[in-house]
Amino acid sequence: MLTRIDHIGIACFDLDKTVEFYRATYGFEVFHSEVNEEQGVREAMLKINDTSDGGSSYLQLLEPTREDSAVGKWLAKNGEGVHHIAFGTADVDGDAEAIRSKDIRVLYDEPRIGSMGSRITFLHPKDTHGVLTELVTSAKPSADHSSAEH
Ligand code: MC0
Repeated sequence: MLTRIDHIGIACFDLDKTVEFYRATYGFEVFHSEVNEEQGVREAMLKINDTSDGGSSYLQLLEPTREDSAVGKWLAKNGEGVHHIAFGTADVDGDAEAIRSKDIRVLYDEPRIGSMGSRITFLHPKDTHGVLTELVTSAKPSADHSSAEH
């Protein structure tokens, strides 16, 4: 079951400048940052609030580490802006399979590693009314009120 907006992914050309914009304009601070080489991104997570499922919602600022990455290609075509939304779930495997059975393309056979050790997969934007959609199970089971083993 999808129980929160886990994050909104925002593509940017310069992560440090964009982080500073969100800090100076809104007062949001970096909660976590990392490089995910598999996804080709340098990212900063800005925590917005805790959610009723025991998790949290974030803005995720994304700078590509290479031009041929998903974010690099998208930026070249569209410029900066909202790249994807992510829903949080205690069971990314089960929810991905349930969605796949509705003939919506799930991009990975098995979830991959996302921000802060989470497990993630994506739905194809052409099957979701134009919105690249991610499903996320946090690394900490308590963040999803889940005892699911992975
Ligand atoms: C591409 N399209 C999008 C889109 N990206 N539509 C809406 N939102 C997006 N973000 C559209 C294009 O405009 C194009 O439509 C069609 O999809 C094919 O795009 P493409 O430019 O030819 O690119 P593809 O087909 O090579 O790749 C698109 C695809 C890819 C969605 C499969 O971006 C992908 O695998 N994304 C999932 C991984 C990802 O996004 N990683 C970065 C975030 P037209 O009409 O022009 O044909 S990593 C992350 O977020 C992690 C770290 C985390 O959360 O923890």
